[in-house]
Amino acid sequence: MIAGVTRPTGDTGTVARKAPGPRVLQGWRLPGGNVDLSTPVVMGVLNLTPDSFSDGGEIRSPAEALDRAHLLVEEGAGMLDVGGESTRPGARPVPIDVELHRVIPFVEAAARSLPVPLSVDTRHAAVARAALRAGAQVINDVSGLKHDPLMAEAVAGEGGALVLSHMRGSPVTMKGLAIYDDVVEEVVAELRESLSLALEARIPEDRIVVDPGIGFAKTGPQSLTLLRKLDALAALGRPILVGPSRKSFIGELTGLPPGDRLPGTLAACVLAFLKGARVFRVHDVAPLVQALSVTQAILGERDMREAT
Ligand code: HH2
Repeated sequence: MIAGVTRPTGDTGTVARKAPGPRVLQGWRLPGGNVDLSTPVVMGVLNLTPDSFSDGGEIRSPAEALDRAHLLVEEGAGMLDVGGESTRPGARPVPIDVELHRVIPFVEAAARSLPVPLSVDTRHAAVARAALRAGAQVINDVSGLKHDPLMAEAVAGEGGALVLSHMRGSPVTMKGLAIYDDVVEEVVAELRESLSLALEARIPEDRIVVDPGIGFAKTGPQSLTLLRKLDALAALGRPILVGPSRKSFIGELTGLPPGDRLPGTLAACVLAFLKGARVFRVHDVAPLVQALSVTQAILGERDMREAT
């Protein structure tokens, strides 16, 4: 298994000795235990939406959602990220009761039967609170706590862990906000603001990971720059998550539709791993588990026996 959740050891936030290259934080503390980040964690995407940009409408029933969740875990996902609202460019907001209805019954069932932690991808405090109460351990807020002023308090109050992503505006407005003098410096500065919002709400620092928000208020070239200079995010002192899976920068480079962007996704994730990322939000779990496993073996971070 490439990813594992262990009991809390109190060693979160220490620096991995074996890992070469950029400084890498070794742990992410979830309510149910410490996620060991000395090896990469693949977070499988499970969109319960009719309109997500690459897999919208694929899951048609709660039973299909659970089957897919189990399959992703069998493929090596160390965590799942469940979403009930698309955040693709131009996506219209979904009413809260619709998002709750899509996500919460699934979380209740999955938290009981799945051996890995559940993350819920939402920008809304009401959904976050209900999801954490239903058994989710992580809230993945692509707005970096900037969309719903009650979000930080909800995550803090329910004792959840948090993904802080960089974004500007909303899915409807973000395209027009992709204007930067220095995209890396500005993303780091704006993520620092998100981190401050979380810490002011008393979310413990060791429960937080940061994400540059590939494709969120970024042009294709800006997404490439962020991946090339991803190690700059280490200045924030938190583990790094990336989500380049099937995104439009790969489409701009190749002319291919989302379903044909797996090779580009793997290239982006492996490079991000070498630049210090430790959590990878992807639709295609098994291929990335293999790619990261081989990368680690080449780097001498695992031997042949471990890798099989
Ligand atoms: N990307 C998407 C959604 N959530 N969360 C994080 N932390 N980072 C990301 O890069 C990220 C994310 C977009 O992908 P997807 O869920 O496949 O599409 P949609 O928003 O259309 O549902």
